[in-house]
Formats: sequence, C-alpha cells, structure tokens
Amino acid sequence: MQNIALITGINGQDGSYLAEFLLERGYEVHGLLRRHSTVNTSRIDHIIKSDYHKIKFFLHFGDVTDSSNMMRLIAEIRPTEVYNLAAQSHVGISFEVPEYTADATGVSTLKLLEAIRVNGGNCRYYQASTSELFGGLPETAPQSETTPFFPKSPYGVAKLYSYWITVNYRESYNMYACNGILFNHESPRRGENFVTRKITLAIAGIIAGTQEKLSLGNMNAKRDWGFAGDYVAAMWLMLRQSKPDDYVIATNETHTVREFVEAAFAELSIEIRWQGTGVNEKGYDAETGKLLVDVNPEFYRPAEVEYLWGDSTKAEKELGWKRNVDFKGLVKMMVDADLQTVAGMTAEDYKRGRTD
Ligand code: NAP
Ligand code: G4F
Repeated sequence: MQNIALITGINGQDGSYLAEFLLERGYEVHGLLRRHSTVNTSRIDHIIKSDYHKIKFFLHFGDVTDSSNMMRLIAEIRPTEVYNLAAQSHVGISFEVPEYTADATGVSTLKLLEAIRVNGGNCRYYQASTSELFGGLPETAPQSETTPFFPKSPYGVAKLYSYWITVNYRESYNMYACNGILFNHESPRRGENFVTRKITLAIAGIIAGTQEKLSLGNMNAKRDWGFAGDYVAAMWLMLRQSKPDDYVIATNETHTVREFVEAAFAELSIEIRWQGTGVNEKGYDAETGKLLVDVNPEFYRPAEVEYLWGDSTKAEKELGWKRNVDFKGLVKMMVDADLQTVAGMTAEDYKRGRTD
C-alpha cells in the first residue's frame, strides 16, 4: 500500500526536513501551505524544483485554523499518516499574539483530529508537542515523559491543550495518535529570530562587516539543543510502533545561551571575554577588545523557562532512536552555513585571514 503523508507546516524548519525524509522512503507527501503576499517556500524550493513535484510531492493552500479546509483536505488526500507541525512556534512572540497563538497552536489541533475522526479515524497522527510544556519547575530536571507540566507562556499553554486533546482522541476514539515531546532542535534552516540562528547569523554579519554586534536577552537560560534532521526521524519512528504513545526527544545535554555564543565564536577561534552582569553584561573579543555581545532587555520575556534538560531514554529504548549530531557539531554546522551565505567564506578562510 502507498504511504501517503500530510504535513502541516511543510515550509517550516521541521516540515522541510520531514518532507525530504519521507520522500526518500517512497512516500507520497502532501503539504499544507498558507497563502502569503510574498513567496515563502525557500526551505522546500529544492523539492519543488525536483522530479518529485506533482508526482510524489503536492502542496495545498490552507490554514490549520480553518476547520472546513482541514475536513476537505483529509477527505481528498486520504492520508495514511498526518504530521501536525503547523504552529505559531515562537515563544516570545506568543506573548504579543496570545489569542492567535491559542487558535493556531492550540485549538487547531482539535480541528485536525476531528477532521481525521469524521473521515474514518484510521490514519496515524503525530502531534508536535514540546519541552515548553515542562516550563517552570527546575527541580524536576532532567525532564522525561513522567515529569509534570507547568507551561510558562501562551505558546506553552496552547501546546498543553494540543498535547491533551491528542491523548484524549487516542483514548476516546482508539486513534493512533502520538505526542513527540521534542526539546529544542535547530539547523541552518532555523527561523532567524530563534536564539541559535540569531547568534550564528549575527556572527556571520559581524565577520562580513554588515552587523556591528549581537544583542540578546536572557543568556542564563539553559536549553537542550539537538539537530532538526535527527529529530524528524523520531517523528516517523513514533508512527511505526505496535501501539501509540508519547515520547521525549532530546540530546540529554544542556547548555546556557551564553555557552552557545561562546561555542559559536570559538568556531572562528574568537574567545569571548565577559564583563558585567544582567543588562550590563558585555562580551568582548579577548584578543582585539572589540565589543561583540551585549544585552537588550527588549528580548527578555514576561516569563521565562530557565532550564530545559531532556531525558530521552524511553525513545532510545523503545524506538531505537538516537541523535547523530552533538552540540559542537550543531554549532559548527550553523556557523559554517551562515558564514558561507552571508560572508561568502569558510571558517578556515576567516581563521587564516586573522592569523596572516
Ligand atoms: P517553524 O519553522 O516556525 O514552522 C512552523 C510552520 O507552521 C510553518 O510552516 C508555518 O507556516 C506553519 N504555520 C503557522 N501557522 C499556521 C497556520 N495557521 N496554518 C497553517 N500553517 C501554519 O517551526 P519548526 O521549528 O519547524 O517546528 C515545527 C513544530 O514543532 C511546531 O509546531 C513547533 O511549535 C514544534 N516544536 C518545535 C521545536 C523546535 O525546537 N524547533 C521543539 C518542539 C516543538 P508560515 O511559513 O506560513 O508561517
Ligand atoms: O530560541 P528560542 O526563542 O527558543 P525557545 O523559547 O526555547 O522555543 C523553541 O523551543 C521550544 C522547545 O523547547 C519550541 F517548542 C518552540 O517552538 C521554539 O522552537 O529561545 C531560547 C532561549 C530562551 O530562554 C530565550 O529567552 O534563548 C533566550 N534568548 C536570549 N536572547 C533569546 C534571545 N531568544 C530569542 N529568540 N532571541 C533573543 O534575542
């Protein structure tokens, strides 16, 4: 039987990696795309230009907040697997647009599950849940499937609804529905206003001479950062089990934002010398004394998740999942990619120039 996947959020970071992953495994892949006033398919343009397009790869205009749209697409596509990745996914911005976030990141999950149920309910469903569910209980780290939830943002609260409605449809209607509780995962395709990509883009801009310095918010926050390409494999594995369940996906390692900054500059052999604390903290190039990093309170959040550190033992044991890219490998991949695009050089070119 032909595997047919529907991916919401296909042009997002994860959607693009997942589409590649499924196409390589012979799937017919359908993606939901919102209409924008400008084209925003840059992450999937290589697929659109490939032989897959309109043979194995199909895009449909739609919006997960539109239930009639979801009903029709499920009825027409008849997917065997649905990956619900669409969301207003920025935690900081969810404080600016809380009601929209509740709709797009929360209630839309119900609309999709209901469209699947009404159309027979027999496809497998993946819900993009998040470590933001754990939120604000530092004493519970590392966090696993049994750690209590305590979301700290409109995004986290919306995702909490999505998590439980997924469990509820599994239990009430015997649907094969899973939550992947994924910790932060990044890549060169990460949105530009998430902290890792903001850092690597800023470093590339500083080297290219188009940006003066990097301004950040809370650098004490700790995150468990993995590579998005590794994490989409876990989504697929969750839908391959004899019964549906929920799984934490993480690297089992945690780092502060400050450590990410240091590691990213270190890829260019730039050592950061820190001075001051809080809003007065500044990072200087230890060799030249140039100011490279400062703090702008504009990037602080009304409430912060200070400490995320995942324990993915269950997924490793039951799904056989493991990550391939470690923290250093991830930082290097992102620095290299942005340096090449923004400054047109490799890290080696830069380091050679600095010592000449
Ligand atoms: P992303 O790059 O921000 O992509 C989000 C996708 O959702 C985009 O394709 C976006 O399309 C789409 N979308 C937003 N609102 C929509 C709507 N109303 N209707 C249809 N599509 C809509 O996010 P990501 O990093 O790939 O993450 C994928 C999912 O995993 C998200 O649900 C996120 O919350 C969750 N998650 C991510 C992480 C992580 O660290 N990356 C960790 C845990 C969970 P537009 O381009 O049109 O906005
Ligand atoms: O990169 P971030 O914006 O990611 P955050 O808030 O952890 O959320 C991401 O991961 C979640 C999984 O845990 C996903 F569910 C969610 O969709 C998203 O993908 O921020 C990481 C940390 C935060 O503590 C933030 O306060 O970095 C801190 N930070 C410090 N300065 C900053 C900045 N974050 C951003 N975006 N921009 C800053 O200038």
